[in-house]
Amino acid sequence: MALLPILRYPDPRLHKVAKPVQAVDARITALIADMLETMYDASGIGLAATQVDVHERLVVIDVSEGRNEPQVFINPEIVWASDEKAVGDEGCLSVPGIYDGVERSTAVRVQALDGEGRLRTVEAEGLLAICLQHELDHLKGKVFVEYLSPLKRNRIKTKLVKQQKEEARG
Ligand code: GNR
Ligand code: NI
Repeated sequence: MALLPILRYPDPRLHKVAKPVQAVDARITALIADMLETMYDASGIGLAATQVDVHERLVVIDVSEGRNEPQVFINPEIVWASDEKAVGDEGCLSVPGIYDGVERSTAVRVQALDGEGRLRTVEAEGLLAICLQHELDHLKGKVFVEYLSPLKRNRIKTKLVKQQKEEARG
């Protein structure tokens, strides 16, 4: 098991489009374990492989109170999304310290392989529905700040670049 470094906005690698996982083999099983460890360590409710610089369609999520209900989505696809939408505040481990409203479908149906390679269909609403849409965006190379106005996005970019320069200087 290992903690993986999380890419931070505006890293251009966050905009790469992930390719399907070809086989749920030992490499993927190890990656799932490392991603779960990294997500729990960072206190996130989800993590997409893109965020750890692996450009394959793999997501881990845990929206449970006890942080003990990990869910694995391999090659996930949204097969249905509700017309009903709502705005909710979002954050992202790749955009630390920034929270803003994003409009999403309130319910989605997602088809994916689980960690054992079994095909399943999940109906989600509430936080899980939001998180799934946020993570599937990452796999397409999309970060939630791209839903915000160019003015807000540029302010966020400037702030994070400055932060990372200061950290690098120490
Ligand atoms: O930890 C996270 N919290 C969160 C809150 C509201 C909407 C989406 C999220 S996902 C985020 C973890 C993350 O960055 N996943 O990509
Ligand atoms: Ni995110």
